[in-house]
Amino acid sequence: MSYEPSPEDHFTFGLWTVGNRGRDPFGHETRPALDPVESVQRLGGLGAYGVSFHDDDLIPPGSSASQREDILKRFRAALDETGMRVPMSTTNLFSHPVFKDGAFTANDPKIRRHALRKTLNAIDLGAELGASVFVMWGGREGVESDAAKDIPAALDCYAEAVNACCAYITERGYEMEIALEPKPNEPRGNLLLPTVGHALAFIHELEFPEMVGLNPEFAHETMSGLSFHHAVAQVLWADKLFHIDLNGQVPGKYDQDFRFGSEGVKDAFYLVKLLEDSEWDGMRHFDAHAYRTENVDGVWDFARGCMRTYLILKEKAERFAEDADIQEALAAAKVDQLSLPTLPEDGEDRFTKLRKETVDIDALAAVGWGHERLDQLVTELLLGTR
Ligand code: GLT
Ligand code: MN
Ligand code: MN
Repeated sequence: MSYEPSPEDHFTFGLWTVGNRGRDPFGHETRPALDPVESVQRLGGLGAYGVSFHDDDLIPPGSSASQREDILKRFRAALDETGMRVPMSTTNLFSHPVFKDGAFTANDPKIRRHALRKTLNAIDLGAELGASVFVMWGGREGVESDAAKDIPAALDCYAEAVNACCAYITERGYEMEIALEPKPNEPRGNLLLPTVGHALAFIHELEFPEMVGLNPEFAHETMSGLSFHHAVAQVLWADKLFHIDLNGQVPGKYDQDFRFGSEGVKDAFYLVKLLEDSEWDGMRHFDAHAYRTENVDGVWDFARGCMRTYLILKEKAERFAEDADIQEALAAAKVDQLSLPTLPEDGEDRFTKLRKETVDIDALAAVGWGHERLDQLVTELLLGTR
């Protein structure tokens, strides 16, 4: 297998990912700015399907209406020329100092209204370029000093803003859904909607829950020490996986946004297996960036690496299904029996029937499940010795 990406693989990258200039809290940029048109051309050449962006990544804040049109014309031409698409767009509600106390959840309603206006404009921009998913990452929706934020009131404001965006999308007749992106902290001391579980519960309190799903990110769940693969499995189970952010992350550290698969290979493998086995048809979106050590060449090595690793893990998932020893170990672990019904057939006497069944619990407790052998087989598969 060549592991050469092609548009059918549905790989996408944010303009801000390949365009990341290597700035960190302690040091300046190490790379020059990248023209979005060049990003489209280079990514198209590498076999990607499309790009995503924040309003400000594409249209610099302060642009006039005619500058906006010129930028869009050039950008559209690059999309047409390469066949690249824009499946997702979003808005930047975190860079400008006006959002330092929050955007949708800022204490000052003037700031909340400004955030909403900016978001509605970004929804228009996304719709103009064909985006069907609008991501909401609340990078400034949080607090350091808990005295300064009434959390239930902030959640009310958050819900009001998401409800307003849903109503706007419906009124405009856009084919667009909203995907909330959880994150535990960074840049705020604590962020609202910190995990996939919090965000799923939040959706049920909204006015249009069917229009809102999730954009889970590998790094963000992993920062909290949670299994990303489990989180995504539950999002799929709830039918709420509208989009996904793939990258690499070590538990407990700052938001590293490394190349997909560069850290957490086993979790990345189970994630790819989950997405492929479930035949999830969304975008495999990379929200990561090249190490600060890299120049522009390293950026394209980074982009190639994300896609190549995904394809390698996809092949490993196919081999997992074909490997006779692994299949035998799965049978020994009774993995397939989890889909058998637990209760006896429906009927008024089902609890009576349940009670009648006798089991030898000591014999059941004495069974070994063979997980050591199974896990070693998977480890060897991933290490390339099978
Ligand atoms: C920012 C953040 C990401 C979000 C992006 C979308 S912006 O780079 O770190 O996790 O997905 O707003
Ligand atoms: Mn991140
Ligand atoms: Mn992200």
